[in-house]
Amino acid sequence: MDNTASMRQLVHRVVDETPVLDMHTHIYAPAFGSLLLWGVDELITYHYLVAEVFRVAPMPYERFWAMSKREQADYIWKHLFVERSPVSEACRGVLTVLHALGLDTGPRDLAAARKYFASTTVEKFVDTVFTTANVKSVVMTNDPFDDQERPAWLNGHTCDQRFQAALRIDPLLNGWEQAVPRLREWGYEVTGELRERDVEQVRRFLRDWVARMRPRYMAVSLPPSFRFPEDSPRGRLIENCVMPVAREANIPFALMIGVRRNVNPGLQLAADGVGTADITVVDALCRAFPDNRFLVTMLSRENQHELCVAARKHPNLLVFGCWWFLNNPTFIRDMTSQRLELLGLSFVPQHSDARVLDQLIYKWAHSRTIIADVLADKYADLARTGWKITEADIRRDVADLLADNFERFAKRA
Ligand code: RAT
Ligand code: ZN
Repeated sequence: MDNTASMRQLVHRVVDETPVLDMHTHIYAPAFGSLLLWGVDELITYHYLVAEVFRVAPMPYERFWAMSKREQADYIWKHLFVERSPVSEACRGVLTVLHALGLDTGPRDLAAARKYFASTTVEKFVDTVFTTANVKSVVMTNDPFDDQERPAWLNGHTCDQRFQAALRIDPLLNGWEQAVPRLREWGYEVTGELRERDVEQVRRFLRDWVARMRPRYMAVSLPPSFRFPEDSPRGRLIENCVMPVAREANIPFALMIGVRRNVNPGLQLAADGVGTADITVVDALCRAFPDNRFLVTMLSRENQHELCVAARKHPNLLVFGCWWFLNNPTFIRDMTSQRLELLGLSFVPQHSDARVLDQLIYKWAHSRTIIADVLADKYADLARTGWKITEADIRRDVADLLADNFERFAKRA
């Protein structure tokens, strides 16, 4: 295969045809009821777009939140799609979804999109989205402290194999004081002092939820100020509870580092910001716990190069995704090239972070194009040395990037 143009086309085709395992999302299986968000009004009121509408059409926050979902969508549509061109990545995403579903975006007709969604069912739409996005399975974000979600687990919901669990423990690690009374309420006799007895009780809590959810990994998001080792409840909980239970269960611990929560609380879910974190925490964890495995993504662009270097030092570290404010073409291109150059094929280039089912379509369509482009550049460089790349090589490499690297890492003994 020496013709660069046809090689490029082939790489794009293979990337499009390879099913994705999406290792971090916020979508739920239909059995979770109203927790599964879908449809055009959810799509338009995505918190990324809420932040954007307040830039161009501010109003008192309480007034915005008092509106119905449909009114909020009308407001965002008017200001971000009708009165100016929807060029931002989050705006463009809405149009990619509508277009992929066969709707004509030309007339800017929100009523037609609403009609389409009214005529389908959630079960049918899950199939449509998984097929259109070519996603084989997604990992959810499952928080045992969430009052809406916990009952679904306690009542033993029926399982759709396409939706896998991840045990998210932000409330435990980032809010120990508030977690204590809740743990007690559920029968875990903690005092808050985090001595031997508390440690045992928290381990039991984690073990119970691992047994209930059968998660692919445990996960936490962390501020840029996160330090490790650290003499704090969070430091002690990670060392004495999370690490041993993850080892026992043979699952990785995912750290998402660099989020500054509630920078502007009026924006609610859209309130969070970013900060550059200290990479030495990643080295310290990987070094201190060689028998644990770590999945790490970082939110600030400034941390990306040093995160790649950390992954070169620690085989028990798998770098993943272009998280949140980095899930934009500029950064995806830059980060994917950088990772291929420093790590070869040993990373997970992307996760969707989809909160609305429909978003799987655009997040993967946009990322696939860039991943394929960057990979084609690398194959072209190899071809110039006389190295022969076969279609089977490309299929293997792409399957590793889009699914198998995660599968192997999450399963490794
Ligand atoms: O990307 C997002 O939607 C954020 O709001 C967060 O959910 C973030 O991805 C997280 O998992 O904390
Ligand atoms: Zn997320």
